[in-house]
Amino acid sequence: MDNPKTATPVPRVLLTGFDAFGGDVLNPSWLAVQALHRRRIYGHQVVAAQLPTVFGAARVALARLLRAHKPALVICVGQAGGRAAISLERIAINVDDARIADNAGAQPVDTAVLPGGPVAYFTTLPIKAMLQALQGKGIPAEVSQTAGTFVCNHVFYGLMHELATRRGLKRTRGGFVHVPWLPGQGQPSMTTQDLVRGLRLAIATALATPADIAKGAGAIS
Ligand code: PCA
Repeated sequence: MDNPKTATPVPRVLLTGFDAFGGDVLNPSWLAVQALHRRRIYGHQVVAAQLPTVFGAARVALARLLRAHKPALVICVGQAGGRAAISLERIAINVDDARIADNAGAQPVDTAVLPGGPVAYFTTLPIKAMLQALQGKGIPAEVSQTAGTFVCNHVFYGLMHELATRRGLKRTRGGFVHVPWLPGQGQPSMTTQDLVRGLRLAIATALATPADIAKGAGAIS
């Protein structure tokens, strides 16, 4: 245990997952991040929290967590049924366009996440370095160019907006990762064990990589 009087606080990593939605009884994103709660990774303490699959409320809950923990790194994780690999999301767009209702019954169509906000934000995670690390260990991974237009993209956009505009969060890096179904939910799938192993490595790589290995990454404006 750290002595609160003498120890400098351990920097934190905030990891979020979602509750089940769309008729599923579980959400692999929550199972995977929960398994990493309180773990130490690369000198950082992981705090895992669940967000509701609800437009608006999820963003509010995330903003509260950011204020409470002032993490060095944030990775929001969500389920993307139908994908076969851990998807490192590149870009969040200012669009809500739901194909199904969220867990509160809302189904926004062609509306903005934040009216008047920028069209999009890029992740500030070193996704190419993370991709290389995961693939190097044989964990299926890919860079994804869209997080969709449902609650995950909504949260991703809200996260990047908070990090870009809030004083006190200017040095916090963050982004979004989608994970496949678990074997019991459908195919393609990955096991919880592989998801946990992959996320752990993704976090360690992000913490160890201050700038991405890809030339020009994060420089497009
Ligand atoms: N996946 C959904 C929202 C919650 C989740 O886990 C999405 O991809 O938008």
